[in-house]
Amino acid sequence: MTSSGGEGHSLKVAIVVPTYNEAENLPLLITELIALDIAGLGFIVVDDGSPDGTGEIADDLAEEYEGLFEVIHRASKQGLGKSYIAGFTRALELGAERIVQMDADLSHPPVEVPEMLAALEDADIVVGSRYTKGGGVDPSWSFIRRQISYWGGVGIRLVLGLKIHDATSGFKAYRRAALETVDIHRLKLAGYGFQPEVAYRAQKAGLRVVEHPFTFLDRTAGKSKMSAGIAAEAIYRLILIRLRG
Ligand SMILES: Nc1nc2c(ncn2[C@@H]2O[C@H](COP(=O)(O)OP(=O)(O)OP(=O)(O)O)[C@@H](O)[C@H]2O)c(=O)[nH]1
Ligand SMILES: [Mg+2]
Repeated sequence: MTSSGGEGHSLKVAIVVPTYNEAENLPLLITELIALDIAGLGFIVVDDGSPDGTGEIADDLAEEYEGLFEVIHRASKQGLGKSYIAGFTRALELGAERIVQMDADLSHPPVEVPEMLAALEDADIVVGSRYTKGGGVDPSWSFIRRQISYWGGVGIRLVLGLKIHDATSGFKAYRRAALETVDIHRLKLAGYGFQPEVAYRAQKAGLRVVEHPFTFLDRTAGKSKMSAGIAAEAIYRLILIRLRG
């Protein structure tokens, strides 16, 4: 991928996608995003050595979309936060002006990306939000799952004093300067707590964070990597972060 100002494709919008066992989903996501014809679009996939071969599939896509696509291969599953940091660091190195993070499993609908980029004209960070007016979750979610997701988010908001309504959303668009201000290398939480910690740092730095409503769709292929243990550990660590400032 060429950095901005270089010859050939100039990267304006970098989509950073962490993957672990998303062999079926990743090609669909990329095809849908490319169809949207976003100017200066590029991809950075961060794969943690997926046993299902997602890393090789990403390499094939990088060949197919030469100049638009980079793959960062990490040897083992090191958690989502570290994957984002690696991807964001590369996006900044390549000169991206806008950086979008989204999941590979199509839970974050590609059609929202142009709208989030438009909203970024008047904001520093746009958070794809399930819990703001107009947002929602997949109709198939059980009552229990809805309650856990919603109240878990409310708990995290209270712990951190966050203004946004979807503290754990992994669907976000950043201006380059916002990521630089948040200083991703200073973040402490590598796993599930990464999203709330970014939101907290952004709010503390006085950045303009706005929410863009979207409906979170369930993955139709592949397996979830979430567990109650991961969530509980994140909440405990977020309490420590709030206490220490
Ligand atoms: N690189 C990397 N990617 C990961 C890791 N864990 C999850 N992912 C990816 O991060 C995104 C979100 O993970 P999911 O398993 O979908 O988690 P979730 O969206 O909270 O759970 P579901 O709603 O069940 O899908 C997906 O693109 C995963 O492939 C990891 O340790 N490393
Ligand atoms: Mg998912």
